[in-house]
Amino acid sequence: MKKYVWPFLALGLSYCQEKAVPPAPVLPVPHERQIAWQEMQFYGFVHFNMNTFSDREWGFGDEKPEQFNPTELDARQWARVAKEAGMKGLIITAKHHDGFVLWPSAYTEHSVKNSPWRDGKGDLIREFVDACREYGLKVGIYYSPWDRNHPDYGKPEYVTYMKNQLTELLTNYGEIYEVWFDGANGGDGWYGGANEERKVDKRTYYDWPTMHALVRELQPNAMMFSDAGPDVRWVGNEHGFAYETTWSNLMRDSTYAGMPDFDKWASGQENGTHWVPVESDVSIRPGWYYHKYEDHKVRTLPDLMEIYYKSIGQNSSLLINFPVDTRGLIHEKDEEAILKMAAKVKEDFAVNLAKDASFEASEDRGKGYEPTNLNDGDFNTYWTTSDGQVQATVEIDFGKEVSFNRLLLQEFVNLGQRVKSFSLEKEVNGNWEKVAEGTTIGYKRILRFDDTQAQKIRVNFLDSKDIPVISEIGVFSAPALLFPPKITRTPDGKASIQAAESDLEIYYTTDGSTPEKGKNTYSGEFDVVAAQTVQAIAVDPTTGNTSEIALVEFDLPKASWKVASSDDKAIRAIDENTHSYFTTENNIFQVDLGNTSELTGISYYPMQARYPSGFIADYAVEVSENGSSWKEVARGEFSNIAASPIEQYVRFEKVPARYVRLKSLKTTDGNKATVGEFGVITR
Ligand code: FUL
Ligand code: CA
Repeated sequence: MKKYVWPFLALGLSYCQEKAVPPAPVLPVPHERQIAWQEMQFYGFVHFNMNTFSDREWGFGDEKPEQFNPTELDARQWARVAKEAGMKGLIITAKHHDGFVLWPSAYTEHSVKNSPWRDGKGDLIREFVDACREYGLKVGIYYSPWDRNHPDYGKPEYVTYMKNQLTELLTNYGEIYEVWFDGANGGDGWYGGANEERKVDKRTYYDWPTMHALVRELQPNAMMFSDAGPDVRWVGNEHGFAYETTWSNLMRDSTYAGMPDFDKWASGQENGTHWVPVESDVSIRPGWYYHKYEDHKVRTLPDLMEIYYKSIGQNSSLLINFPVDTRGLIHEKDEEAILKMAAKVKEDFAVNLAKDASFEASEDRGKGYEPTNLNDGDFNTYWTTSDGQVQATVEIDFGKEVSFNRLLLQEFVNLGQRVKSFSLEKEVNGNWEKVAEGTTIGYKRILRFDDTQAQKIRVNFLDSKDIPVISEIGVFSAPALLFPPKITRTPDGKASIQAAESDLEIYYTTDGSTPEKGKNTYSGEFDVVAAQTVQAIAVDPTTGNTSEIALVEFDLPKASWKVASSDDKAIRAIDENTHSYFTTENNIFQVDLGNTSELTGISYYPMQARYPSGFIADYAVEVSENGSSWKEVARGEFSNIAASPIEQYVRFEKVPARYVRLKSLKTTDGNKATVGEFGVITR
């Protein structure tokens, strides 16, 4: 009813009147289990399994149970860290692609029961579950459908094996909140000694209808994750970024999400038929499993905050992974990073400036749906309009001028996701000026913008599938974050360091020591012509605040290198720019380093583009001193490169070489191999 027209009547009525008629839902709406899950928002992944010990991302399946031997395993430490970080649950890799299982399954010998850990009497799923329960965390299970160990993989027998194992996992360990079915499927593997490639149709092979029914029967409250649901879907990348426009609605039955055409899907669909919300998964380091060589690559606070805002702030849940180390512990650096992030999230949302502000709406539906529901801190109370009022405005008066840089909105999605576009304006001398705008809202949407000041703001709901139904509006002032500086080098070995803002001071080191405020000021480019580690910090001279440390490991400069190719674009693979790339003519990338060096490895940066092609999946590395006789020094696979195109390293025994070849034996898409950036390692 219109407040301005009948204020007196409205007041009188609200005393005697019953609650107004609730708004009708807009289909699809979330199921009860999805409603319970959406509140969690933030939970953790534990990648800990055979790969931790074989130092791989994807094991081949020929590993031996004896290799699994953590020395100080403590699942309670994982649970404590997750809890302190504000996570609401943990999901563990019960079985990854290599097939090794963390519990004493009756259906395989490839399990902890044949490992030295706890003398073969251990059950890691049990320890994990007990620890999670102790810390009040919900328990999730990652189970890889692909199994490179199992002799029957590809045959119907294996699908029975999978059902048997899921039955063990979902009957013996109490309530499970999420079952995570990985989308990576089929390819070469050990397969009981067959050592061959086995392709399966991931849509049909696993008999999903029966598999899903089994999970439902054993764990009716568990969310099932896969590329396309049925209950929660993959965001389509492994950086932890959801999309600006994110619908929880999905045409679930007529399309199947997954590589390679994920772009069609990533945003969901306004008219999607099923409720399949998004989960953004990302590791706290480049890899999902622990590798000592990534100890200095733990994500920085600005990185983690970017992830937070692009996932939770864009209608997605956030799943951050801990690559538990060979001791069986979350590494100190990972713990430090996640706790810093948790503290910063707290700080950013410490004070809701809208808490005591007065809210007025262009219109409301009547008793029970007033704008006062928008700042009561309760998701289940909401403001909405009368039927047909698809556009509406909510004005917020802070009572005095305030400074802010975040807007948080929550739609009461239990009645369906509706809003298609909205804007934020502030009042300046009696006029309204636009501050920010957005498309979808969903369970939670957070807009970030520069510090701005106003006493009055308004949120305009511009377009919506039906009347907007909004649970909460919050306004915050997040303290600025000091970004670590960027360290770059030209091909001829000139290094330079840039801070995010010009008034910051930079201090750096090149000898492996930690940079300190006031010691060795950066004043311009310097030479880095050998393998050297450059580290730098930015310092705000007015506050004395110091950024986190930026660290780059440089190796030989590339200016005098020559790529064996007549294509003048070949230089793009050695131009120190990871965003340019070169497409090889014959799947061989060969470089002349100009003179002989002692090499211990190479690095390969896959092509970085929205529509990449030619990622090298299987490789061989060859070296030569004279350019005519070659020696193979390494051969293997770049696991998981399709879903996570991060820099890859190949290490080998020290060898003198002037010429190096990276041979692509197979690319992920069958196209010609591409190279974003190539480098050598001499340390
Ligand atoms: C991917 C897997 O291939 C990775 O190894 C990791 O488990 C990630 C979470 O999912 O598809
Ligand atoms: Ca509310």
